[in-house]
Order: sequence, then structure tokens, then C-alpha cells
Amino acid sequence: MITITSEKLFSRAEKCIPGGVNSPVRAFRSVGLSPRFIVRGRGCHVYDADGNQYIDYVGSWGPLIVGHTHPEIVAAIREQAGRGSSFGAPTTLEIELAEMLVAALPSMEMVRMVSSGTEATMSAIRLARGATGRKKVVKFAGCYHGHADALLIKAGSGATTLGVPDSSGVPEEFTNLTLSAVFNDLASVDALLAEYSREIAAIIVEPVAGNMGTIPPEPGFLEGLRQRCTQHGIILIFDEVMTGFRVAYGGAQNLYKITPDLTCLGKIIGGGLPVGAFGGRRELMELLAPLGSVYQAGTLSGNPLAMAAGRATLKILQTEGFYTQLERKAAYLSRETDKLFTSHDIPHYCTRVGSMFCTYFTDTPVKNYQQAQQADTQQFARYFAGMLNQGIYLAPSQFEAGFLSAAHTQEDLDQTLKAMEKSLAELEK
Ligand code: KE4
Repeated sequence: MITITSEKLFSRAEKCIPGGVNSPVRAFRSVGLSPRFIVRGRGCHVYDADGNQYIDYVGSWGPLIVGHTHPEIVAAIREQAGRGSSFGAPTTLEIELAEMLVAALPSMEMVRMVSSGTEATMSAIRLARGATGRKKVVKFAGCYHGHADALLIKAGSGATTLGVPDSSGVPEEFTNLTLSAVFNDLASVDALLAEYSREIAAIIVEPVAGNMGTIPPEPGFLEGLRQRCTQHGIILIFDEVMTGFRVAYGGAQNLYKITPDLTCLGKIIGGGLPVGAFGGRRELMELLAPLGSVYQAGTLSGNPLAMAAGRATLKILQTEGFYTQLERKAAYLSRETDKLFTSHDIPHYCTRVGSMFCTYFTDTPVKNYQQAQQADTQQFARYFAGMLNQGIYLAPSQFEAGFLSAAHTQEDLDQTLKAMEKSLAELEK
């Protein structure tokens, strides 16, 4: 596969952009390769600067559940762009998307738009602290909630990929207020509650952990968090930036029937444009400025282009059978992946919730961060390179989720499995 143009672009990028990228995980450092510069996408395919075509399982890290350049989304963006990209004033579009979100998530009576998932979680934490008058926050090792200081503690995603789960530049005065528990382990939460229950403002969790691969909640785990938060007057925050509208139209909270106090959204609700949102009960949300004393703001919050793209996307997700078809394709890919790894006797552990999935290079079950970190990242890097060179674009890290879109066809899945067969055969040598 010729990649000379991407390599030249990467050298040029490195001169004026740190690491040549605007988000660390894109640099392909953990897989030891030079990143491909993507010039366009269509359906489930992306095309790089050398003209190579790839079947895309990153989907912009989750937003593109309907695939690239969906005509209805492109039309919505084009139409709005002709009327104006940003006004810094209220628009009907913001009401329409807000009403769609509130209708989809019963736990959300009100919602505030922002421009990234990081802003959504950062704002939700501030709101929880304002609402309770408490300072401490509990997160789970390996979960990633964006790069706000308070949340860069044992963070997953790129932080783990690059070996910096606790970032430098974050004063210990900040991190002292963030307590770390073990995903799927209520005893680890109880130990923190025993000591700090009256000081904890919020417990924030990815209901399906998508930043240390993909780890489903064990039966009873989310219910246990809900019960403990209710008992101790702690705000339960579901970070559904990734799972929202991914694992179900109303997100993981609808799938698992748990009602959080606040929900963070992003990715899919912007249809590929910069967006985030946080919402919950009216009594909490009305603490936000300009009504209440919890300040939060954003120049491009509720940006008309992002609202138009998000609204168009959610309309597509509402079509009959959208999630049923996606589930069928994702189940097929995951089942056949498991069979192929087994037939090649490669240690593996496959996980999936809806159309987000992960194959860990380990033969032990993965239920938490410590177990995810047992995976053989060298083996993963070799597998990744084999797939990439055959035109299959996976997430360039063992600690990221893969994503299927509605645009992936049976033919694309079978082409992927054929490439997988070859990559696994290479690993056996
Ligand atoms: P952003 O600030 O990147 O829009 O969202 C942060 C965030 C918050 N919560 C969850 C559950 C998330 O998954 C994310 C961001 N996800 C990563 C991919 N695992 C973004 C990719 C990147 O950092 O480049």
C-alpha cells in the first residue's frame, strides 16, 4: 500500500502541530505507524491522501453512526450554511434538537448545548457541585470523560494509550478531589462512600465503558450505583457522550433502564460537527446561569450547523428498524471475529454492546481497567497494521472501541473478515 503522501503530510504537520495531530490518539504512536491523512469519506469508506480506500470502523470515534456524507445530513448542513453559520443568539434549531433529546431521554427534562464532550462532563460536574455544595467526585479507572483537569485521573482512551492516564500539569489540589473506583466493582465504591459519602458531589460513569476498549456493565452494577447515589444524596452522572444514541436511541440508560440525575451527550447528536450537551432534572438544570448561580457558557454552544446536522442525524435514527439492522450486522461481525480468532488459536476476548465493540488480545475476561491492561498491545499493533494494509481502518489502540455504521454492508463485513483471516495467519508465523 503506497502511503508516501500521508508520510509527507505528517512530516509537514509535525512542524506546526504538536505530534502532527490535534488529538493524541490520531498519531498512531501506540501502533508504531505513520497516520493516514484522510481526504474524504463516503458511506462506510474513507480515502487517504494516496488514494487508498478503507472500510472505516472508527467513524470519527463514534459520531458517524449513519456513515460518512449521508445525503440528508450534507443537505441539512448546506442549507443552514447558506443562512448563516453562527449568530451568538438563540435559534429555532436549538429548540428542535433540545426537544428531540428530551423526548428520547426521560431522565432529561432540560438540556444545555455545548461544543464538546469535555465541556459537557466538565459542566455537569460543576453543576453537581453547585447543587450539593460538596466537592469530591468519583470516577472509574479507565473511563475517559474528556480532558478537564478534574477528570484526568486514571483516564482511559488516548491517555491510557499513550501511558499518561494521570496527566502532568494537573495540580494535586485538583486531583485530591477526584476519587477513583473500579468499574464493575461496587465494593470499591462502598469503600469510598464509607470514608467520604458526605463529601461526594457526584459519581460519573460511562454506563458502557468505551475508553478502555468496550466493557459492558455487569448485572447489578449500574443499579447499585443508582441505589447508592439516591441513599447518599449524590448526583449520578451518566457520561453517554459515546453510548448516547449509539447503543440505543435513548442511550444506555434506556437499554439498562436506569435513571441518572444528569446525562452528558456528544458525538452522534452533532452528526459529525462539534457538539456536546448535558441535561437532567429541571430542578438541577435551573441552577445554571442565567437562572441560577452555576455559571456555564460557550460562544458556539448550540451552533446552527451542528444543530442542523444533529437534527438530521436523529431523524435518520428514528427510522423503523434502524437499530435492529445495526444489531444484526454487529452481532454477525463479532460472532465471526470470535470464530476466526479461535480457529487461529489467538488469545482473545470479544466484547460488544450494540454497534460498539472490542477484541482484546488476552485470554482472560475483561471487566475492568486492570484486566484490560493485561491485553497484548504488541500483538494488537501487528494485527492493526495487517488490517490497515488490507484497507481496514480500525481504532489505532487496544483501548478504544470499534464502531459499526448503518452504511456497512454485508459485503463490507465479509471483506473485513477476509482481511482478518490473513492478518491472523500472519500473527501465527
Ligand atoms: P470530546 O471532548 O473529545 O468531544 O469528548 C470527550 C469524551 C467524553 N466522554 C466520553 C465517554 C468519550 O468517549 C469522550 C471522547 N472519546 C474519545 C474516543 N474514545 C475521543 C477521541 C479523541 O480523544 O480524539
